[in-house]
Amino acid sequence: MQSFSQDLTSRKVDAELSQLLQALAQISAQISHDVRRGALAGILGATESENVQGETQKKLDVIANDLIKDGLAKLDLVKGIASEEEDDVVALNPNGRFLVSFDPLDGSSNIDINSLVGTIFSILPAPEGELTQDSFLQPGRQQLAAGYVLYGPSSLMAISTGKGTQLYTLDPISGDFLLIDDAMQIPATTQEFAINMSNQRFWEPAMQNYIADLLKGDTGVRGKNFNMRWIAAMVGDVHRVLSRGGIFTYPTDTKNPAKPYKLRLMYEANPMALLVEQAGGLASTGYQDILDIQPEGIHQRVAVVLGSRDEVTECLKYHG
Ligand code: AFP
Repeated sequence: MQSFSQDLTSRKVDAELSQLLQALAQISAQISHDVRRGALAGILGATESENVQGETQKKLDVIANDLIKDGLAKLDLVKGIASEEEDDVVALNPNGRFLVSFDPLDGSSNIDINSLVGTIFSILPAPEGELTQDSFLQPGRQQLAAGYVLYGPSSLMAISTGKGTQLYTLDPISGDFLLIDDAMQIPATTQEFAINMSNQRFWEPAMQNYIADLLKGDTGVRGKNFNMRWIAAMVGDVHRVLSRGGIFTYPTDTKNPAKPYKLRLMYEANPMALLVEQAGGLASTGYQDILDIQPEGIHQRVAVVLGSRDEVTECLKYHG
């Protein structure tokens, strides 16, 4: 089995981008180790602080955030970072070629119930000049690379540098990620959907009608039955979609008028959209491709509908 570094070389990935991706892989291997130690390391539970999203920070949120920030600061490749756990962008190396946006521990509300969590990252080119939030406000199609690491029974890493989507598994003994799929392909059709059904009464009619037709199964217009999954960690739900197909959606809802969307564009929707499109799927807000959005803020939230090409297309028909 090829190692991550051997695979990047064989794909002729830019040497400095390859160095950055390998650094992120090594940092994620450390996060994987810390997540597995959990209670033994006294790192479960919450801190006394909240992040810019107003969410209580779990101890592992902060540990993972600082591991990534400090690890990237040691390289001379990264001009700055944006993180779910950082209010503002953090300048690192003024001559760095890259910007990195990341969710250090996606699904962290799953930590205390020993369920799936992961790390999501997005790499953009660093523009000339002083680093500000505006430096990051580039559409997702500008991403040079994107990836996630899922801390599950195995720690798996999905990466795209624009040449398909590759999957690697962590060898916990060597600390290396080894290639297990050199071209992930999402099946075009599916009978599996992922949505938080408790928000049903708050969705737009378009999504209410689409989901209602899925639930009617073979008694309704879809003519086939559907199954449902919800991991409450995007990284787990998207990995399932990449692995066996499906449609994952966190649509807009009116539950909290101040927060019409849930998922963050820069470090959840954009990286996942690149991985999904590169594996033959679609990733939309319901009204436009996620990768075409012109970001307006580093913590901007968006609606997400992604997965099997034909099923996302069917869902978009309900959205006119
Ligand atoms: P946390 O990181 O706060 O657990 O949020 C995870 C997440 O942003 C995303 O990974 C999930 O798909 C989504 O929230 C789950 O939201 P619900 O808790 O409303 O189902």
